[in-house]
Amino acid sequence: MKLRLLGLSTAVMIAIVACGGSEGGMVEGTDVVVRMFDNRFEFTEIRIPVGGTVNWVGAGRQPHNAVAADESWSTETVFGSLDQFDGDSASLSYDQAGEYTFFCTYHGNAQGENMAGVLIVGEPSS
Ligand SMILES: [Cu+2]
Repeated sequence: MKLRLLGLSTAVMIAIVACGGSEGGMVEGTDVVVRMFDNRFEFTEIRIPVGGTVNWVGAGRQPHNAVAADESWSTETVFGSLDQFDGDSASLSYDQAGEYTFFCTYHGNAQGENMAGVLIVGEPSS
């Protein structure tokens, strides 16, 4: 009986860890900070209002960046390079409502695979 209980709690813990590890989670706000780890974004779903800001901050040993799949914006335009290392930040304001797939050109792709996510610019969800 004791062994069965132990097995169950271990399975639950593994499920929680697996969930937190594969998905970056959602963040919502007017002025959001998103760290770029090796090799994933801190958040894979970002919601800001029109005119909101995302501060993309390097937080890894590898260089990272954030680029819109439709090429409408890129951290390169404000940072001056696609290579953001630990502590390098690029703050972008978004004045066009829309849903943007974004990715790191080194570790993701425009199909939204691997190091990638979705930025939703619009009215805050209630
Ligand atoms: Cu990267």
